[in-house]
Amino acid sequence: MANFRLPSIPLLLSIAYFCASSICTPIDSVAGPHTVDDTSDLLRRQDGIFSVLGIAGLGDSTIYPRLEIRDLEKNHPDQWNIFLLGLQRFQAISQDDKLSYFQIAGIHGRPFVPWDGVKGDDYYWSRYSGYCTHDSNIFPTWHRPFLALFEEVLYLNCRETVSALPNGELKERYLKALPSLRLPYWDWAAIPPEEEGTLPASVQAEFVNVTMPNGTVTITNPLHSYKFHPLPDWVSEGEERWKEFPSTVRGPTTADKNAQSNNTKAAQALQENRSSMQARVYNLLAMQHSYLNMSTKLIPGDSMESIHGTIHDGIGQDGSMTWLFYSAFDPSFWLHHCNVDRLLAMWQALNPDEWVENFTTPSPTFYSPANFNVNGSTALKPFHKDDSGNFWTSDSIRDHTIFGYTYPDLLDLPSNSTRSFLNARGVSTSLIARVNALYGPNASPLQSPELRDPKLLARGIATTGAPHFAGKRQYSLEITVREFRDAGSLSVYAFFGSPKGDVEGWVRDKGFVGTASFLGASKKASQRAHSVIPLTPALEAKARSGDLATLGEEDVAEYLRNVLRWRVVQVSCGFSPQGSRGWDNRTDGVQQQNVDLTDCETEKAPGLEVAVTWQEIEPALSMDEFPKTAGEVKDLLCADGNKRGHFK
Ligand SMILES: [Cu+2]
Repeated sequence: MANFRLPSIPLLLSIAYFCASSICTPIDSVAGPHTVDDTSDLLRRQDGIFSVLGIAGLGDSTIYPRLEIRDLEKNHPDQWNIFLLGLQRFQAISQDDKLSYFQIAGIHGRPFVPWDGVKGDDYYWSRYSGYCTHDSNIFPTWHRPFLALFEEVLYLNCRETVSALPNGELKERYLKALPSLRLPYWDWAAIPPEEEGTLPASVQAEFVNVTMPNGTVTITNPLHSYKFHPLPDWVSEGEERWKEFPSTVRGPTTADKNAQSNNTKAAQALQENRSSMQARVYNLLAMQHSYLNMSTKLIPGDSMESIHGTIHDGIGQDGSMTWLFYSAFDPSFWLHHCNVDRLLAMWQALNPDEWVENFTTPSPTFYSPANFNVNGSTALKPFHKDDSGNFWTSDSIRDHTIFGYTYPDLLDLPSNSTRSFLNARGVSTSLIARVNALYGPNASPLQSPELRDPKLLARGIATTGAPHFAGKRQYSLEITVREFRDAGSLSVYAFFGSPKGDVEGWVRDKGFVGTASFLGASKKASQRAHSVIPLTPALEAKARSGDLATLGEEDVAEYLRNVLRWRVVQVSCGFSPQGSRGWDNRTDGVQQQNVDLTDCETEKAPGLEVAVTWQEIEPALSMDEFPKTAGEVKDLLCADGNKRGHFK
């Protein structure tokens, strides 16, 4: 506790409140092992306002980095053990408690009930939506206090877990490891450590080993799934299987209570899409300098929201993560969104003058009606900032360190006052170099400090998924849909050459380029949503192999007209309770999973538009630079082609 600083007065008040009324047991005053029920009892007495203060609100306001999950597991074993044990304890808290895993996750979507006494503003929409903000420029910022709340309560559970251990060497070690423990993030875009896949093994395993005073103990892995206790009687929305699934699932094997997760399928989709995601993250961090464009899928081009949706769908595979209303119950949600928050923090550091401005959010939430005007001072409900009932806003969480965390990427950057480390826009060139090392064309695997051969940079050879812009051109497959009314997802798969077989094998097709997924949470079906699959890295590879004559527009247009193919997959309502999990191959090229067409509207890929756009790019000349866009985005090929799947 060497870095302990006195918290501010409001923090102290909040801590005092918390200690008086909740699970704040001094770590060393343990009379005997605490059971989960003891804590549930204490939690149940939490009936005032809960101020979300993050771990900074728990007595030690030191800022510690949230670590990449594989870094936490490999290099911080004591923290890893505490994290797993604390998460297990958190998940076991009674679902009646406000600070239970169930109720906190339940803020996002189902069960559509008030949390912390924050009622819906609009009677009608409160019955159809959770608090989560999508289709909005406050999508990235709303999730920041949401994660801080989760992290704070997770930490309390970790602390309880450690305090319940018998005195001894292990407890001493865990007590030392605890203060700097933060929620880990899962970097699904960077090249994974050698011999590991994109979806960490620790998130897939059903059981996991932890170190306890009496040795190694195997526990049910709390990162694998959340087991409902009890299973709520979810309201039906044409999706009877949610009433059956006893836990969260990924790629559910059946539609009944026997459903198992198919993590292998999820891992494969994420693995095969990783280089596409790397290019998308790189382009967003390096070349998107407008907050509005970065934040929401309602603006043409790629966005944090669209990128994040593809990961939801990738790990969900029509399971919990694919369906926004159920997604936050899956433990992977927290690791995924922690990474989204990290990318936001990095983007902010790269664009310090850009932030939330006025915007009209078309989609209603639990607390806001359709066409709701938002700005930086809009309350991010239901996250109270203090005991007087004030809420956090995008402006008040602009500096994430207020919650007591930061990210490794933002640590130890040379001081901003050292001018030689700043570029013309006042941004740290060290941070740019870090982004290049993680996501650029010569990126290295996570946890390996060496850059890949820098000579390749000069020769314009991408060794990974990121574009090199050797041809000074950026090519993108831009996809627009009119958002659909139901939950579920709509995905577009892009290929060079027609894919063989059915959707199950598509990500392994040799011509597979990438997937873009839209999550359908919206109840208002009129707005258009946008996403992007980068084509530049694949085209650069084709130019190197000689299949493509040059990277100029004319050659690329002709080449893409010949080889580019797309397929649309809709995961939507009408899942029959015991139904088969077959694919309905419709004649218009749209594959629908488990869709009962008699129950749904038949127009299932509404307003789909596919276009290839291009833009001139000035490539980066060193690792301290980003490529720059030059001139407008121009159309190369266009199709309203959901009926065809190609441009010809
Ligand atoms: Cu999400």
